[in-house]
Amino acid sequence: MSDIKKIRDEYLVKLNQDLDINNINQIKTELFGKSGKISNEFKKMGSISAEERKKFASDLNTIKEEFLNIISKKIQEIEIKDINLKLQNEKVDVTLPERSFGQGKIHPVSQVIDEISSIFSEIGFSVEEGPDVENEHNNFTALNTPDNHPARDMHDTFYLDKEKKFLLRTHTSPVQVRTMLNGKPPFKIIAPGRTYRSDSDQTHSPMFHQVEGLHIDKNINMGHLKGCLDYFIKEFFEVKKIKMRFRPSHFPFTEPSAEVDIGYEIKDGKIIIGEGNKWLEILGCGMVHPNVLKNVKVDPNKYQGYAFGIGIDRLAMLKYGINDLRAFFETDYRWLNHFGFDPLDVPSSYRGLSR
Ligand code: 2NL
Repeated sequence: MSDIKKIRDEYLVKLNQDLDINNINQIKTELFGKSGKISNEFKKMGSISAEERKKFASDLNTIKEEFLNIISKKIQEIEIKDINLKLQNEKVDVTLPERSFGQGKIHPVSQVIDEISSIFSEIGFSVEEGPDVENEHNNFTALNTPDNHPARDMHDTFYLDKEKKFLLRTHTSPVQVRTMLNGKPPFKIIAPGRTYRSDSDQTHSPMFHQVEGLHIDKNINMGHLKGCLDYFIKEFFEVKKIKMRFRPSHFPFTEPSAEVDIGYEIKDGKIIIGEGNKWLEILGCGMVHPNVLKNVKVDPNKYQGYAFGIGIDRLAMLKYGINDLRAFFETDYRWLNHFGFDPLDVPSSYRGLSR
């Protein structure tokens, strides 16, 4: 058997196997590479006698064509197989139902904090924050609350050490103390955030939310306090008129001190804020005590001002008709879905506070 025929028989068997593109390229090199088997046969041409050369050349060319045909067909087959495999594996089933994409809701307390921040920003207050863990100085001493004051009682305050040096802040006033210690008057700030008291029943949660306001400048008086609260309450409840009364009260950090009530009535089982002959207590306030100003290195003979503290949770309940405080902190996500707010609908005075 001639060499050509041997090569042909051997490689027809090889090419008939299950081949991938690398195997094909390998075979191609073995046959047609620089010292490939077919290439070597062509090199023999010169040493063959003239009468045999014609047939040899013809046979060799026939085999060459045959192999090249088989190889190109094989490559085509492999390419089609690859494409089909890809189509099979990367198929997108457009008839499948879409994946659900849940959007969260803003908690009513967060919503109300955003609303309050927006309202006070309109009249020049900036928003300050501070830590939940405070020292007793910022929480009590600086605020003119003496060592024997009942507010310092273990029953009211969560202390974090035996020496009663560290505690969970019982109000957000320490934020104002920090701000005043770190800056120079005038101050016009609000401080919203979490506060803690050792108190728990149907209407009291051991963690609750408060916003305090502070305005210190030259010649600030109670008229400014009244005007500020009147503006805030009308904006917050989105009403044109509000009935408001100041009742004398006592806080260690203000003198004089007052509690503020707003008028309301119940109509068709719904609460109407601002009118009517019933009173609802909503905040405490007063003129900042000179001792507090001294404690934070502000001269009370040059500067004075007002401060107030409001419970946020109850404001949220009133505005949005939520009647159980405990649900606020149960993290029940069905409740949040019902009472929560659209995360993209940020409250602002000109776009509207709430919908
Ligand atoms: C209430 C009463 C109040 C303040 C908070 C305050 C803060 C500084 C100085 C003076 Cl730094 N006062 N805050 C004043 C009066 C009342 O809160 O019943 N809150 C729910």
